Amino acid sequence: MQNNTRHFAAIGVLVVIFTFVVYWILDLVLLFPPAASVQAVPIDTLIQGHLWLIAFLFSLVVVVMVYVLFLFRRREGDEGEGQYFHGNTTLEILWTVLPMIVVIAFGYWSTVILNDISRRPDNEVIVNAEGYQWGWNFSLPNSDTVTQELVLPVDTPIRMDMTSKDVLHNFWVPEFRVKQDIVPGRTTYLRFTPTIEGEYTLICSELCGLNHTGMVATVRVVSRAEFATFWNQDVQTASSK
Ligand SMILES: [Cu+2]
Repeated sequence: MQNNTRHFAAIGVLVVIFTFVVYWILDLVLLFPPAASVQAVPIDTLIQGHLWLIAFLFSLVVVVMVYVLFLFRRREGDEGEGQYFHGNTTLEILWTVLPMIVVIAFGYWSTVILNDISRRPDNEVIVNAEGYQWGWNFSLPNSDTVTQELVLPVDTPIRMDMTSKDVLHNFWVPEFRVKQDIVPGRTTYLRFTPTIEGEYTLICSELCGLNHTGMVATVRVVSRAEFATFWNQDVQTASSK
């Protein structure tokens, strides 16, 4: 028993060290584009939480497996049989209940963040987007101007009202993190608040035919004044309650 405690302590320390190493590698490998929307921040926190969990579970399995393989390997000349044992109720309850708690906790955390990022803000600017094979049209609700470039005001809550001319498409700007399918025959919505002025790429993220990969558009996040000049109307009149 004394010996077992030492093994468990060693495994515990190794798992903690490996968790940090695996997280560090994951963080290094998964190069995220800059977070350029209000919604991107809690989403990135959620992803980091998942990466920590992934790093821990991976380390737990691999460290125990390698540790046992090396320390309890059959020594030369040892022809004996291993000890036979069957069933361990405490262990079985633990490995059922603990993962269940973790899954429920992460589910709860995700739900809270999803509610938070999709909540309707006070003064949102509505922009229409229409996807088609293979391109995008953008317009404001009370304007006849249609553009192929999406111009958005910075630090302003946006609601994209999206329709499709033909098949399924998907609105995705990696820097904003959020994503929404566009479904023919109905309008779908996506909320986000751009926080950094600059140029981004809107990518169709739903396989929609031969030129799916070419279905991109430039997104320009500009100052509110520039937005007003571009659309020739005030941000306030563009917003709708
Ligand atoms: Cu598409």
